[in-house]
Amino acid sequence: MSKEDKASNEELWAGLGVDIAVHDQLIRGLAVLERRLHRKQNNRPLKMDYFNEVLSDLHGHRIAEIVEHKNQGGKLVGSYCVFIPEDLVLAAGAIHVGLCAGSDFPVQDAEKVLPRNTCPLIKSSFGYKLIKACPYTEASDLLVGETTCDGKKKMFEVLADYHPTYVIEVPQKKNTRNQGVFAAELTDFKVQLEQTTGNQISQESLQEATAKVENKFKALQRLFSLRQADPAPISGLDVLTITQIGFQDDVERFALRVNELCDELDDRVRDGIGVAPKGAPRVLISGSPMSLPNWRLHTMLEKAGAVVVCEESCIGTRLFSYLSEPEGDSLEEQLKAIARRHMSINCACFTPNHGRVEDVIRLAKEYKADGVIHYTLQFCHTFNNEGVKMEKALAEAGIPLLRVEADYSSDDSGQLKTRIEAFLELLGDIRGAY
Ligand code: BJ8
Repeated sequence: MSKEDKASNEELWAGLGVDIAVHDQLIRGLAVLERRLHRKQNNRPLKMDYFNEVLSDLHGHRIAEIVEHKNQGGKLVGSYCVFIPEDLVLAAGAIHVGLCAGSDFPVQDAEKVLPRNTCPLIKSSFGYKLIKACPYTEASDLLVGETTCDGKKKMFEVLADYHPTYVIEVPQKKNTRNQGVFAAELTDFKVQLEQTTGNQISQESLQEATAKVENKFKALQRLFSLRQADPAPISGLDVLTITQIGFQDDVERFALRVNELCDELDDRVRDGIGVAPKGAPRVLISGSPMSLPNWRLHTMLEKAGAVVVCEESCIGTRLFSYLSEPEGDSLEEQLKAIARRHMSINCACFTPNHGRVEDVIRLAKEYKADGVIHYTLQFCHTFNNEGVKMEKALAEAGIPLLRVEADYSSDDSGQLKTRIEAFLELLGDIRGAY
């Protein structure tokens, strides 16, 4: 980046209230990671160029667009869960960004306020607000939380002391009555968005926004389905990063770029070009979401010769697998359809949540995975406990499973690497058994 670009970015960030010195450390760390992990991969698709650029300019161009939007009177809404419908935010004329954080960087500071035995995603997301290092958080006019798990729900109460925060109730049983509860929550959220933005949400604006958001979902569905090929045409690390970028990028541009990449991947699949040799061990990762820059497990697996072919996660299939189907021609019916779309997500916050286990077994077959890694963020009781059911069901289905629990530090990297290598060896031994 030129000196002029750096100076103009710093002016933007400072205008948002970002702590420039702390932010500088963060951004330098990210650049090192990206060079070490992403750039070191071989045989990547050419159309990754766009995503590489976004990654190396994470707080530059996109933040400039957001500031421009705000200067024109527009608003920014940040959220922490895929239960917050992006289309509702867009329909109010605002920009939406996902703010879940996957970095150890602010965790120590967060632990001065939140209990240490809290999930790292919660500590990291909250920590960024505390140390004022994330321009997306600082630029948000409204932060939107939800009641999916106890840790998040109580963190949002604390967060409200630092930033305007609104919380949506997510019911925890998937029955018709609770779908109605969630639809009512979305109706209240609509009112809140109208107050925040000063714009009314109409049937037309919501229809248009839903079409854009679901177009993004369809692009991601296409990208994921291309990974079913052997050899896989793209690495798991690259797909994970793309999905992460989708939480901040402009929704239409993102879908366009993903589709351009998919065109190239179509050719690669046709020509048998892969990122790893045909027959490399194929792994599906299921569990807690991996927010940017939580790339450790993918990197370890792929450096050890495996290829990650699918993420059953909210930074993966849980994000984009469902589309809304309104049962009538009114705004109310559209809101109900959006509520049903989100209540279809098989998050471990639901009880019971048989659908997630069924999804993993189905996806393992569809993506021809040799094995599954059940990934739990440390202190995430929902996913950790659900691992018990998952272990039993996958054993019955004859699908090898490794359970991993980790935080964002690299303290356990040696031990994790050994366990992964042993798991890949096991997969090699029992290959093709199911
Ligand atoms: S829909 S997975 S994005 S809640 S990892 S904070 S559950 S203690 S992130 Fe999630 Fe929505 Fe569910 Fe998806 Fe709590 Fe677990 Fe932490 Fe989690």
